[in-house]
Amino acid sequence: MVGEILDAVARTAPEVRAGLPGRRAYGDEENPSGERRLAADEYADSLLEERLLALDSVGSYASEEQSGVVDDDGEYHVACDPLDGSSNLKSNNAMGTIVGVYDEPLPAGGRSLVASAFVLFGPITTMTVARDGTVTEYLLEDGERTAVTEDLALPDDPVVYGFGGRVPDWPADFAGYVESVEQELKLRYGGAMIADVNQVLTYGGIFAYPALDSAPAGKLRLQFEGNPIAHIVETAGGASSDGERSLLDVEPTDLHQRVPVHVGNESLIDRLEAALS
Ligand code: P6P
Repeated sequence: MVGEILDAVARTAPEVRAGLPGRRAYGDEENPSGERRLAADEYADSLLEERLLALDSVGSYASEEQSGVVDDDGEYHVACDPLDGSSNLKSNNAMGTIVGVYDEPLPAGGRSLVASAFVLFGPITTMTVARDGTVTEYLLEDGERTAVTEDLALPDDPVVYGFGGRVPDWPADFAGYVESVEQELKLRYGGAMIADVNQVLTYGGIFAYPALDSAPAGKLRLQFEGNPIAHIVETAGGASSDGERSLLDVEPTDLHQRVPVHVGNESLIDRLEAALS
C-alpha cells in the first residue's frame, strides 16, 4: 500500500525531470500561497495527481499548487510539493518533489505521517524516504529505485548551515543565534529546501526558513514541506522545531498554513530554541 505510493512517485520522477527544459516560463496564475507558478509546477502537479489518485491506496491528493483536497476512496492521504525550489529552474540549480503520506485526512498533524519522501533532481536523481523508523536513500534510474544508503543517519558533528529570508528581516533573537552558528559552520544555501536539507543530511548541520519580521509564520508550508522534511530529519536522528516544539507536534489548522522551519542536529536545534525563548 505505502510502497505502491512511493513506487508511483519514483516512476513519475523521470517524466517530471524530462519535462523541465521546455517549462521554464512562468504561467499566468499564482499558487494558493500567492507565489508565481511555473509551467513546470503545473506539469509536475498534474502528473503526480493523476498517478497517485490512480492507486487504490490513495484516499486524497493535496498539493501546494491547488487550493483544495482532491478526494478519492483509499486509506492514505498524500500531500505534495510537486516541484520544490522550481524557481531554481531558471538558473539550472537543484529542485525536486516532496511527498507526505498521512493516515489521516488533511490538514493533518505530522505524527500521522506513515512515510515521507523527497526526490532530488541534482546531477543524479535520488529519492530519500523515511518509513518504519528508518531513512533510506535510493538512486532513481528509469523510474526504478535502488537503495544506496540504508539507515541514513545525520553525522554527529555539524558542518553546514543554510538560512532563508533576508538578513534585515530576521528577528533579533534569530539573528543573534546566526552570529554564533556562522562562526562554527560553513554556509550552504541554494534556494531549494530539499537540496539544502540534503546537505544537512549528508554533512550534518542545520537548515532553517525562520519566522521573519515581515512574515512571523515564515514561508514554508506545514503540510507539504515542514512535516515531511521534519519526519525525515527526525527519523535520521536529528531534530526539528517551529521555534518552540517539534514541527511534527504543530497543530494543523489550514491546508496551506505556513510555519517557521528549523531542521538539523539536535544540539543546534536545542540552542536555537534556547535563543528564541
Ligand atoms: P527564498 C522554494 O521556493 C522554497 O519554497 C523552498 O524550497 C526554499 O527553501 C525557499 O522557498 C527559498 O526561498 O526566499 O530563499 O527564495
